[in-house]
Amino acid sequence: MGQKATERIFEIEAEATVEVEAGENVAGLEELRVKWLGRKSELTGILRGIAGLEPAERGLVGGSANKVREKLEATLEARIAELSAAELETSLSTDSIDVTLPGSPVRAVGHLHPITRTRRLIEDVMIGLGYQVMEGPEVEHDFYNFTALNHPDDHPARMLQDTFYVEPGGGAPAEVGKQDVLLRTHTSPMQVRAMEAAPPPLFMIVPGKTYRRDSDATHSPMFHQVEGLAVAEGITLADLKGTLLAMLREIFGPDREIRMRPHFFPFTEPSVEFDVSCFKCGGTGQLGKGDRCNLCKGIGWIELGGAGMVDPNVFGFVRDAGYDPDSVTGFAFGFGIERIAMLRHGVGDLRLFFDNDVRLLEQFS
Ligand code: FA5
Repeated sequence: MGQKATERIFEIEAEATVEVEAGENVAGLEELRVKWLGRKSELTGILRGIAGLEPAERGLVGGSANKVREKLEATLEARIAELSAAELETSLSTDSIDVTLPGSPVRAVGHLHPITRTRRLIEDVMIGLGYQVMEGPEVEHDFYNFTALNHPDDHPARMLQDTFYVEPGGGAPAEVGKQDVLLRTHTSPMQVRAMEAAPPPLFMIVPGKTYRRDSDATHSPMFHQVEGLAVAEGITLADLKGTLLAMLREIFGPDREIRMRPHFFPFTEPSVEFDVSCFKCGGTGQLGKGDRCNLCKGIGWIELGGAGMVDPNVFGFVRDAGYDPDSVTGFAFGFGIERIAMLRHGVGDLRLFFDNDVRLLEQFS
């Protein structure tokens, strides 16, 4: 009885091995696994029947059956691995998906964010006027953001409630005045960086992100500014006015006028704020039948930004780079990109630009 079982075990091994080695696909081999090693297979039956054998025969039959089971399992695994690799190779070389085909249903192609479009419009206009576009760090040193721009130590913009300071090593913010690194509060620090990098004449703009502790319908903690700087021999306030006029006419229409009002910035002298004539009421402050213009609030002018002639003290920080205040003069200006975008698109709350609600963004396609 035991002798017969052992012979049959080796026959099973031979028959199963022939079939497994001839197997042509993974699915077929899984069927062979069930046939030769499954719960209802002959080999499993023999193992189950061991208890009914003579005690002396049990060891030999059980040992042989287990050895054959192990060998068959190994042969199956080897053949499956071989076939899987071949099947993968075939599917990789024959199946192809064209990832460039449109989805189903076809989705509309996206478009640039209105702030990006406005920034690019401003860049195009200024490149047309001969300016180069530069970028600068958003995480800035106190020196460039304040000191080199003539801000005294007790200037309110340096206070914690106006400025986001950064602790380079993490940890709690240090005492005000002891901090050296911050999120730039304006794009003006690039004035000094640009002058350090290249001698005059210099004509450049810097669009970019800026950060302040502000939050209301017209102020957000992160916003975008464009800085402009022109330095050469004989630059005057009239050049500033002509440049702003040319730029704003490209953005708001050829009939626009500008005006400059006295103001104060630590790094320009004299300093101004500049306004553009209202493009909704044509600068009259009135709409149609004498109603007050709701865009300029009846004033006829819309405030846009700050500007002025570069203060000689600022040139003092870059004298070694070729900016001698006795031989060059320059103007600088800065304004918010959101403000321009709000005006161009009639958006009443600046924060809507950053909510990323597609119902709003789709209106600018
Ligand atoms: C400045 O930032 C100066 N650096 C501008 C300048 C440059 C003056 C060169 C002279 C020479 P001001 O703080 O006024 O100035 O900001 C300029 C513009 O940035 C504002 O008119 C406004 O349009 C925009 N702005 C300021 N704060 C915010 C804010 N929190 N959110 C959105 N826009 C802002």
